[in-house]
Amino acid sequence: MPADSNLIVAGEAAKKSLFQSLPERSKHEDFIRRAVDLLVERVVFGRSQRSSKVVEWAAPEEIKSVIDLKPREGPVTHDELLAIMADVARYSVNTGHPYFVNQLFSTVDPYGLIGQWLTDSLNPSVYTYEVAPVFTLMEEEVLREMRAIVGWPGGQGDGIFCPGGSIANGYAISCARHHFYPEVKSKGVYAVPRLVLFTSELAHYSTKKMASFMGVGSDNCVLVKADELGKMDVEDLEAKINEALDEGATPFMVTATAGTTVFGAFDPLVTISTLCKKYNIWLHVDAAWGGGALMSKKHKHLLNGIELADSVTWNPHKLLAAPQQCSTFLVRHENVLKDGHSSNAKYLFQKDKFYDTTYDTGDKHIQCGRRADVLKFWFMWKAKGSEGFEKHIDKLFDNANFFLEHIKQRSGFKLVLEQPECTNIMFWYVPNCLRGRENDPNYKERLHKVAPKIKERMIKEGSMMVTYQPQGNLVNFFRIVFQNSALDYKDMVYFADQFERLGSNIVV
Ligand code: ABU
Repeated sequence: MPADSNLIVAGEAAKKSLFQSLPERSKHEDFIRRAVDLLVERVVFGRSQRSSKVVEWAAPEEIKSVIDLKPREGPVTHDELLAIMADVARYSVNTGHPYFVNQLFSTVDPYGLIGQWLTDSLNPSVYTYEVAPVFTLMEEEVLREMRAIVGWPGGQGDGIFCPGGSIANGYAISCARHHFYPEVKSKGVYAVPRLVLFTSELAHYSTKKMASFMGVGSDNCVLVKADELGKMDVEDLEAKINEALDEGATPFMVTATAGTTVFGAFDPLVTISTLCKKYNIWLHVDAAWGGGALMSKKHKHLLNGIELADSVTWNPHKLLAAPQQCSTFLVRHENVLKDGHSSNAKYLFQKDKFYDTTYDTGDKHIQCGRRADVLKFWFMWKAKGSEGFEKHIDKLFDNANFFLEHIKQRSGFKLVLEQPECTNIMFWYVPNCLRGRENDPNYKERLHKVAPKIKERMIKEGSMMVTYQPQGNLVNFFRIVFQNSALDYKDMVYFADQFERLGSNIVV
């Protein structure tokens, strides 16, 4: 056999053994190093530059033609995998870009990223101490500290990391229901009266969705009016509690919001808590978005009264910029998570282990296998300290205020809320063709069409990304979200300039 045939045979043999899952230097070192290099250079640093694009817009057919999405019978080479990585990055939205201001999350925090990579390299599943000793202890410590920041003495209570704020809001329903009706765990919804919960009409949709998922029923999630600032109207709340009582139903829970998804409004927690006490109702505060403000002496007053809550949702992946996904559910009552959700599976949570099995904390979750979302957040906290988080929050609010004042001075911008409370600012951009036409009968209908057109231009250029939505009787308006503390005043002016450049000549 000629020498180069030997090489081909050896190459084929090596390729055939690549199905094995264990990293081996001889087989994987070169690939892993090149992949990490690609991530560091082209993804992490390349994409965080202001000069790079926020999005490389491509229609589904184009992406399908570039990336071979179909799993195939045979393997591809390492070189092909590296090329695939580059294409996946190229067509993925650059959420790490400073001008991605579209959602309640953004940026790729350097310490969060390393924490995430460390998590993935260690590949834990946090259910038992024997499998995840460090993460188990880390979770308890971080969650205790968060509860102390919420204002529960000594960080009393319990908590969990869970997959997203919606699920955390679902845990709140489950805990509240179990608190009042522990028999629901075994007997189901048949054993409890018709339960009713209340949340603001501007609250996140997850409360209604979870009410439905959990058998409470979406009709029994009563929406309370919000005032002109977007805050829950407490008089309407009390009226609706009484309506439910008159119908023979049992009010059991209020979900208030600290930082609503669109307006960033903070419900009046102290007054709501007084009502909850009067009617013996569980108070949950969805602070998924606004919770980060608790880290700032200057801004934590927005959440006054949160310490009166029975439970809290707080997502560090939002205002605190931890990488996706990092959501917590905190509860003031010590045993309700465990009592409400444990099932004591003997194959996993053996009580006769040689160590203290109270450290096997996984049974208080509804999940079994679970990522260690704590590490990236803990690592960020170590790297920055609480004082770093405080500076981060203060900068976000400062930028948001600068942007607000800046667009107040510029023609074409019309605010939805004159004084938003969080770092999301809502406004209409009014193109030249609509200025001075506010009294035309079709003005609103035409204004409604402006935001989608600007957004289309923005995305096709890749210059920035910001979301829009209608709300109630308000036609489409923009919501810009400041959540990246590396932005500065120049960026705020850039954003306003973009709306003018992309929107002033739009004809609707
Ligand atoms: N809870 C997810 C919020 C999504 C967003 O508005 O960015």
